[in-house]
Amino acid sequence: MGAEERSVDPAIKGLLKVSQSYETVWDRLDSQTPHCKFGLQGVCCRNCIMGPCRISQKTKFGVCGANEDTIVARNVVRAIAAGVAAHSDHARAVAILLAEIASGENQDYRIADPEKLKAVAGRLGLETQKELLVLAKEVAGVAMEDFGRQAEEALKFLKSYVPPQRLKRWQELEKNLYKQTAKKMGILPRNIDREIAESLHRTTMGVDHDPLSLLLQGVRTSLADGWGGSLMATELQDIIFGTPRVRAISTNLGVLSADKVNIVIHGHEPILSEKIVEMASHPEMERLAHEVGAEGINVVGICCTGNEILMRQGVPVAGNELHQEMAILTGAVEAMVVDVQCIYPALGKLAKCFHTKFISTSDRAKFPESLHIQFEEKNADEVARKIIETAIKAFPLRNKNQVNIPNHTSEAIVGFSNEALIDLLGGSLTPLIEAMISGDIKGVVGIVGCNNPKVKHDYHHTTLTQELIKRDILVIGTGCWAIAAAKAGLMRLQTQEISGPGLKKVCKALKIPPVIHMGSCVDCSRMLNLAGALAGYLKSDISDLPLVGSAPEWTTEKAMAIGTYFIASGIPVHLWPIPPVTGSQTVVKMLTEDINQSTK
Ligand code: NFS
Ligand code: SF4
Repeated sequence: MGAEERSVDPAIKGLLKVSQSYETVWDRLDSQTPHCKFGLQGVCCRNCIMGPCRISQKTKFGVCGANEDTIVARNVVRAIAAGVAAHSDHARAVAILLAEIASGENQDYRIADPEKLKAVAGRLGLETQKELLVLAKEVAGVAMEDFGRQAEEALKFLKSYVPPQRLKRWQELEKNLYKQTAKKMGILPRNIDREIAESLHRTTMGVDHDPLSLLLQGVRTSLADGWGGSLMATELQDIIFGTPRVRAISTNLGVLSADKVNIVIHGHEPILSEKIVEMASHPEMERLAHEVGAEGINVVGICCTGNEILMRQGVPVAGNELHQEMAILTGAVEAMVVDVQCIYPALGKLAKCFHTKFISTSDRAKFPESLHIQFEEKNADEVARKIIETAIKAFPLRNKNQVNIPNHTSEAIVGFSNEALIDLLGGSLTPLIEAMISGDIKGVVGIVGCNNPKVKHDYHHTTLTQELIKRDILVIGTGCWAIAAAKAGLMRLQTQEISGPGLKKVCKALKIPPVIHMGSCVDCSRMLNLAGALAGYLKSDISDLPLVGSAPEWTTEKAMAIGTYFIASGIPVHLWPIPPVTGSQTVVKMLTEDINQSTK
């Protein structure tokens, strides 16, 4: 695959042409191709050691007797559970941090948005006329209970945020399924950790073999993410770090500086990235950078932690998933600092070809050939300082002959939390709803998810977005899609001009681009919340609204979890590449027809 076929991004195409001697994700994809077709269809099982088993025309059953329907469904549920685990473990860290701030155990973080704290507390049904830290402790307590409660009732966060019609729909579905099948099948999640654990229990050898029962557990687990873990992560992060406000930022690899110490933060949890951003602007750090001949410190983001600090602090973003190796290839990165998720283990080896320090920080994520600097929330200032000093020390080792920063940047308007959006609309959702009723806006599509080298980088993200806005469909979204759209210049006001006439009119009146950055992947919960608010306003259900979701270049199990909770919440979803389900016609039908039907 040549550079031209790999990406639509000019920065990446240029870099790939001059950096052919370094191995990248595309080369490794080439050497893995063609992929095993059993894996692609989802019909291989390694869940016990009588196997591994794979289903084909010749061998229709695994050693235990499991057929393709069981095996495919089990694999889907395991993928969902893993995705939910990632988002929810992220949420847990934020909930624990909020509790520590409230108790005074952690002095390195504080509450940046007391208004949001009160709003969240109110939503959870708590009495809000209290001292701030007392309220913070109560909110953190509710969050932690959602991880540990053993009763059969649904998550408190879910019950507090989901529109009543949707909640009723799920309760009815549970009842009807019991009546029709005489089998108890739950949809409402009870406790985030429990649903993940139960998914693993049910899919181990010899437990649940009914594809419908399995997939419904997948749905339940995904709801523990969308209306549980992810939503909690978003809300509590807004409390600690501030609710995003609309602002302009720069994107793409051109945001790296030729003269400053470049620190790239990659991963997911703003607990680390916010601290690095804060400490990097400290005069003492600036002074140290000048001492080694640099003109200062330049912090930029990659992937979703990039989205977090871009939304809240206006930090430039160097790129999305497929930029992580590219950033190192520029030869201008002093430190690539990572926490958890979407970080290629290839980075350690690649960084060794340059002066770049590849710094891992999380006790949950260690990497070959990384320099591990253990991050401790309670000692965050000091650890952040140490990380930045390590980057500064690497600056004199930069080899000027190896430096190749692509001269590409794009401006983007970002920061659309629901709060910011409602402010822009003049305080209520009325103008948006009126535009939808009048037909100026024909619908809203939420595009999310990753890059995947199997798809030309950013091609589906950008073309799908353009085709939708031309047809008067407002596009909102998160994750690596949002970075793709920002890099392609689609989040500028000028994009109004390529929109359909109705959408153009609305966006001009509101002074917004027709392509809206709503944050990181856990912030898909902002979209759910927006959908819920629209439904609530109209006293209807989410499934009555003209909303669709898409992850057109998805990669991770987290995207599988997101897709599932969107569908279960009443929003049809498009995914590309095809998920590994085609080995079971029963599962394909359940996912593409039955679940869609029953969640309508
Ligand atoms: Ni979402 Fe974000 Fe990007 Fe995909 Fe990874 S960074 S959490 S999973 S690759 S969008
Ligand atoms: Fe094979 Fe059944 Fe074991 Fe899976 S659980 S590996 S299908 S024997």
